[in-house]
Amino acid sequence: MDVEYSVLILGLDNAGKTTLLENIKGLYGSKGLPPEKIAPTVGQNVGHVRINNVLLKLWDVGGQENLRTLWDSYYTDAHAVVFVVDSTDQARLEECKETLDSVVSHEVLEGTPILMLANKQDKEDRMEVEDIKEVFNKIAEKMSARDSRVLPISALEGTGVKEAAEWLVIRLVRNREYRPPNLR
Ligand code: G3D
Ligand code: MG
Repeated sequence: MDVEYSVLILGLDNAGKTTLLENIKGLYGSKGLPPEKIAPTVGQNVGHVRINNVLLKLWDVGGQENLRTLWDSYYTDAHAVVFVVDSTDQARLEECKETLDSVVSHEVLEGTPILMLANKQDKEDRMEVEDIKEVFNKIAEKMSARDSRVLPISALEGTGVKEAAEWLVIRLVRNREYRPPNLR
């Protein structure tokens, strides 16, 4: 029997969530897995990958403001959250911060690892990951009891994606007593 972890990919619209999901799928494929039988609902993409012999079910949930209220319904089953930030979108950094804050404050998500990805690091006009870290430090304080990390990536070019995925897998496995994986 296999064990599988559910990972929620969240972030504002245009952050690069779908690009990230596609990149991870390209990197790790869906080796040995049955094809997804359920047709993806509008505003949601699902991907199955096997990373270091751990199965991940990745949920890319729509990030437009009117869709964010739907995120709550995914929290119960989530083993980790990946929060994607558009590093070039300084104008919406505050909105981004508030959104992440509301996500990590959710009781149902208590104890789950949170990985923040400073995406679009390939672009000239990006904010540095150090600056983004600083912005999220206050939020990170609330997450003292759980694993959290900010990593720079380019979902488009695939830079840093492997490191991010592997960080996640280590944390998911380490957290398995607290949040047991699904059997399949
Ligand atoms: P979303 O699913 O979070 O809404 P998307 O975001 O994955 O649809 O990406 C939104 C736009 O950002 C896309 O551009 C996509 O190509 C671009 N993008 C995503 N990740 C990166 C990255 O790492 N670097 C760069 N340069 N662009 C990125 P379009 O033009 O198709 O809207
Ligand atoms: Mg998308």
